[in-house]
Amino acid sequence: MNRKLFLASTMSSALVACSPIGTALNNNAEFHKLLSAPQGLDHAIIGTRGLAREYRDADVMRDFPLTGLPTPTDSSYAELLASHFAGYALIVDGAVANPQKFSLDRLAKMQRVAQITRHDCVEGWSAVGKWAGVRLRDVLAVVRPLPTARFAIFHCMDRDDQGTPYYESLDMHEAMHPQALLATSLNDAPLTADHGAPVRLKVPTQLGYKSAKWVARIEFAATFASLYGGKGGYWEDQGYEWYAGI
Ligand SMILES: Nc1nc2c(c(=O)[nH]1)N[C@H]1C(S)=C(S)[C@@H](COP(=O)(O)O)O[C@H]1N2
Ligand SMILES: [Mo]
Repeated sequence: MNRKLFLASTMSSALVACSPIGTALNNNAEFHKLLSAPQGLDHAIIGTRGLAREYRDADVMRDFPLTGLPTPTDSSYAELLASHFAGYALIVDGAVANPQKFSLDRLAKMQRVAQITRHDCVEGWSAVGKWAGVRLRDVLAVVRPLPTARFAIFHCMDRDDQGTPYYESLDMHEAMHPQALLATSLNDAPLTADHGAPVRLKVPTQLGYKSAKWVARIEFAATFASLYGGKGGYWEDQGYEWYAGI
């Protein structure tokens, strides 16, 4: 199955897939077949070495859509928001030589990059946005993952109505991708709470659910098997394919 066909069929059969009501799709055999069949092939042929296309300013969609779990409303997030994230520090730990915390000030002192790329959500929408922030690989260069680290696991601040937190993971190759960004701004404005403030992942080479919002912690580990449902991500635990390359 070629890439376009894979994408088109995934999109058309998954119209509500990353909203909570879309979990019905997990019982849909056809949907599973589409998501699982091309995995090995897809990774081998397309890989993540290639760059996602970058667009021009004129292509940017000003009202970037919103989806996914609701913006956190708990008191700790409310306090962070009220203080403009003064108390926020991104924890980066696990299998690393040099575990660190990154305040927003510290992130702001690192090399800033911007990218205008297309976000593809399995719900069937795409949107071009201008994301700016710090390359994930620059954070890796500071913390120095150990040889045992095979995955970067992103722990988020939101939870579903069962209390299960959102999380995601990338392999080390994807984490080193030059377009994998820890974004702090969207369309030339600071990231809003709804879009994942203060820091979200933006990975334009992967389907939208990989681009974790409200990231509190990045953990490096040899495996994600013992976390939550064991499949490496919130939606993966409900049947989505772990590899979401486009
Ligand atoms: N923490 C968290 N990150 C998340 C989600 C979520 O529910 N929680 N939804 C994902 C999905 S499915 C998509 S398409 C994008 C949507 O990002 P946006 O709401 O900023 O458009 O965020 C992704 N990251
Ligand atoms: Mo999505």
